Amino acid sequence: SPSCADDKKRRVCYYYDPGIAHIKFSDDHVMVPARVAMAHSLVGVYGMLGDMRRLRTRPATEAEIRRFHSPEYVDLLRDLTPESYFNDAALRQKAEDDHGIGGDDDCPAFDRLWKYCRGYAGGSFAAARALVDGASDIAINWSGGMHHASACKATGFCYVNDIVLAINELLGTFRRVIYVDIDAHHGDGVQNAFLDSNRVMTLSFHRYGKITPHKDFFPGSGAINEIGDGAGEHYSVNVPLDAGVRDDVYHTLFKPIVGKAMEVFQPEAIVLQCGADSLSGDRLGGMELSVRGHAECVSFLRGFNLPLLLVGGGGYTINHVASAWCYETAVAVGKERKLPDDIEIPSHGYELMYKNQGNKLHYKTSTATAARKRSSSTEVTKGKVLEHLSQVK
Ligand code: VJV
Ligand code: CA
Ligand code: ZN
Repeated sequence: SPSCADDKKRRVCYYYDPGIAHIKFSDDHVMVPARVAMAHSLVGVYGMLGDMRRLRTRPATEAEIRRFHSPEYVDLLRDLTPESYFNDAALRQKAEDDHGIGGDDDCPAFDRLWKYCRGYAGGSFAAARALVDGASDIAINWSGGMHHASACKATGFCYVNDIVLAINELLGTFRRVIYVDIDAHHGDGVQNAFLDSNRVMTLSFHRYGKITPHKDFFPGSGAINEIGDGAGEHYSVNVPLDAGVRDDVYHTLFKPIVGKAMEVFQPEAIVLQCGADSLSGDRLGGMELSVRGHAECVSFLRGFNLPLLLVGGGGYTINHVASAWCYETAVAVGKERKLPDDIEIPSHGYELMYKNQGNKLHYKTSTATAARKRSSSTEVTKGKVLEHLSQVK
């Protein structure tokens, strides 16, 4: 179990590909890959690049991507361009109807899409290999974490599921891998990929339920009674949450549930999806975690002293995202206590982006959210999930 005063150093490997940092989904899309460049700049200005090994990431190859994704879907991802999408009606129809690209605005056919997919998937692959090789204790790819993509379909801003690819790589060496997902959305793509496996336990915390009388919070799955299929029964774990959940309620659930999962499952490696849309003030998430509360998930899992893969994910108020991933990088290298709390974010090129948060890494969470539900529903959720976990053999 994790120790509190965890001063043991970890060998941290950090993957950042500047070649994909400035690719855009569109001029106004909510998913902004440049948030990773912002996080990277903060990591630099706080002096952490010297604390990690940095290996150049090579883009994932087509063959590597085919290990999870379907042949037809990979062909399409590789060949689709804004021009071919626009000019070829048959291709456009196939992209939209069969593979979730185009159509609505979530997963557009944008310029350099294939390069973007190969780039972030390559980072997660390399990170997984650094753990398999034993070269690192913790490996980080903030560009990854695209947890919704399925074998043959793009959904929820996710085209290639780098997490599934990375977990499959880890499974070549580690007998059991636990996947923990703190993005505000349900980690459906990863859950579905390992639904009937007892070698991967997937555990997602997410907002769940109606946002209007006719609309569920995306993607709508992740009910508490989704527990896996066949040999994987009890190896899918879901913790549905109400909007507005803050650090206190979150950790009333997170620590006992993840602690219990670690105990019953005894994994040999951990993958943590650090989606930052669960932070207070996110454009889409509607949750109320502070940077510290979010990062506490990272330190809690780091405390188990197992190979740990950290990936990004959602996060739509990009200054908040960069703040969190910078601080979580500090947690990984064991330097979080050395990040100055009182002084403003130093000048590094993006400093003007942090004006709305008072130029501090640890910005104030909103207190305005009324009607925060208290203990009763939280305790019910905790009881049910722990009951599911007690059935793991
Ligand atoms: O709720 C949905 C699906 C719709 C159809 C498509 N329209 C655009 C929105 C409603 C039903 N999609 C969600 C997808 C959330 C994906 C989260 C991904 C992650 O964080 O879990 C991991 C990376 C959704 N919510 C909000 C939006 N889409 C949205 C998309 C936009 C947008 C505004 C909101 C796309 C483009 C633009 N604005 C310009
Ligand atoms: Ca989640
Ligand atoms: Zn999300």
